[in-house]
Amino acid sequence: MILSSSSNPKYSMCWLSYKPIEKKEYVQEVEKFLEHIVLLEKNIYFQNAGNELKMALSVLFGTEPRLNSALNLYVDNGIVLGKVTNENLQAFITDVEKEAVGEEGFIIKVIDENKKKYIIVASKSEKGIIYGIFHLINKFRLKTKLNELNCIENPKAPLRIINHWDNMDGSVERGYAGKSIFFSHGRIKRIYKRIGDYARLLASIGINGVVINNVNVRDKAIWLITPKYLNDLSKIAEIFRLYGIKLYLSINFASPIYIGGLDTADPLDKNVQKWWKDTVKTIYSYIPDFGGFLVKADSEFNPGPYVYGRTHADGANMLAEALLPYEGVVIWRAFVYNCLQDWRDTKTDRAKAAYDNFKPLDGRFSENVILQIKYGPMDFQVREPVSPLFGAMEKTNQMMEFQITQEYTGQQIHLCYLGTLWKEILEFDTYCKGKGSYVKRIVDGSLFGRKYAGFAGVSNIGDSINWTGHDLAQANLWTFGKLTWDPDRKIEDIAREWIILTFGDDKKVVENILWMLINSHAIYEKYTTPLGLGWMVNPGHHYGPNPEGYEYSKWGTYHRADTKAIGVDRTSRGTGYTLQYHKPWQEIFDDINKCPEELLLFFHRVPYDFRLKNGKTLIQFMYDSHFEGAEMVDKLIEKWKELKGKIDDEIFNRVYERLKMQKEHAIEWRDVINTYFYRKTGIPDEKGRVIYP
Ligand code: GCW
Repeated sequence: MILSSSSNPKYSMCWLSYKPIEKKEYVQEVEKFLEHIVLLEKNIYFQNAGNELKMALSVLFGTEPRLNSALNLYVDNGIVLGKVTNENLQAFITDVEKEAVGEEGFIIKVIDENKKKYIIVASKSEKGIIYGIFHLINKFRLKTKLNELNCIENPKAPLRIINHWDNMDGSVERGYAGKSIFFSHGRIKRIYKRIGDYARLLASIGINGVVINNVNVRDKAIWLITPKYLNDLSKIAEIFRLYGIKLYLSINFASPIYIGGLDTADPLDKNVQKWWKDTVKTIYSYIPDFGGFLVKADSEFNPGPYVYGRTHADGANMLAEALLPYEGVVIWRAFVYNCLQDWRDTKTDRAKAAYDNFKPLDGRFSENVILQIKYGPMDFQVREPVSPLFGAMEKTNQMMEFQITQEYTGQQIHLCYLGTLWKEILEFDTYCKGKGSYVKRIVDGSLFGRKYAGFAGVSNIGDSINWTGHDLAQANLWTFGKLTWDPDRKIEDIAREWIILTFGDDKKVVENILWMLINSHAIYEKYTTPLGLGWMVNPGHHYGPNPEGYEYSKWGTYHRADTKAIGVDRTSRGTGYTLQYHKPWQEIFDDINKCPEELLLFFHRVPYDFRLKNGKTLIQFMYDSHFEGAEMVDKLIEKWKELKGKIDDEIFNRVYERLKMQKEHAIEWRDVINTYFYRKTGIPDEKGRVIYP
């Protein structure tokens, strides 16, 4: 469904585009429960949830349930929204069930007695009810049997946050889907309808926080934390609040200088501390449930505590102290490394930087500081090992940072579903507390019993008609949310659900798109930089192949290919990066014969004639991988073409156009990389395929 309103351009509602349910028997079965919607709480959150439900039911079932606020459960059929403690629900919800519903969770219970037909959706607080409603709506759309609706759902991770890299001029750093929906021309946009629809999309996947400005906080964005902008921000916060989502802001660590006119931003300086306390107080006077600050400090030219000879703990704790009285948090990024390296220096290894900077600070961060760590040690490459910081800091709150926006994974021109990669990362066993110390248990807070833990995803949306540029990239946003709610879910199930909710349940549609999604990351990896090689992109915009684009730069991302070998020796005999892992990973990564092959060139410097497990030489593997990968894009195209007529024409054509571009650009990748290796080595392809000399 395309939503339109007079003041807004048309845009899709992604997986929330409701359509009438066609299966008659199902409609008849559920209809019996739909005469009323009863709200047992009188407040805007329940009212909003009730409205959402009513709107959905009218499209799905063609019914117009009456929406009542009531103190008593006087009707004998309907969907009933209440708190688990509501006295009217006591006959239906047991104490054990009540106990099992967490702060942001909900219970759904179907009561089907002779005279009473209720679907109860109950939460512990205002927060859970909206999640419960969207869960129910989507279950209806999946035509879930009534008795299978019964559930108790709680989000596993406490913090489930989207990070926008939106700038105030309206541009989006690493954005591939149009302009910012929040800012334009140095101002906050007042297009609340779109922000409201965005809040609906996010709530429907369980998100509970959003940082709306870029972590690189420059120029006007520095002033967002001042009354100049707080009024407008409070309106945005209000919209998100209705959907259980808190507003956070990225800050510039040197704000006391820029805004406050102080001559220092030293975190141990009394005036600086006071300045932040006053600033925080002002923010909360506008936004009483403000989430807190996201900070990129001492990273890529952003100021931080190092400037004053202080530690990151000093910096973070100073802000944390200001936020603590309001239950706000500091989310501190671990993306700290030397971005002015000399390529001649082979001792410094950027991969080691985050651990080296932060590990010594374990136990020194305040209780409301959370360290936000990119999934790998470098920078969102198509493949990296899990950052060794996960599992290295038992006494520190940690969050996983994923990049939903496809900076290094095809920029929403290439299809690259990231769910499969993210799932692998979450399933990685760090061994920090022995076997079974999975990353997913660290970031959901359970392994070390942390109050704060969770996920941050760098947003892939913009103001484009389909939010994400590539229509199928919506699946990445959906999957991110679903994984934050429950990282234990099977990725195929998450993807399948998205397909059905977005495109309907035609067998071929589901089968083909599922195949495309599940295989797309592996295909992209094959024709770009397999074996953990990474980079080889054009500097700056990071699109398209450039094998030595970063080879002689300052960014610390070298592969150091010569005529004999490629890769960096990061073993204990080399840069020592592998020593940052627990056993047995140390030994596994150290050993060229045991190292997982997809990460071989991340950990080892490997001669081109080295034999891989399948007997191929490294160079032959490279050639094969690139030929195969580029060829497999045809399969993606084929699968999509088979769906013509089964998918809305506009969407079909849009995706088709992108797939054709993907093919062309995959060929470019194939030829540039193959030629590069051929020129370096002079070794021809065993199969005699065309490699341009
Ligand atoms: O991935 C790199 C990007 C930068 C980004 C930085 C970061 C926001 O190329 O554009 O800056 O990482 O994560 O801070």
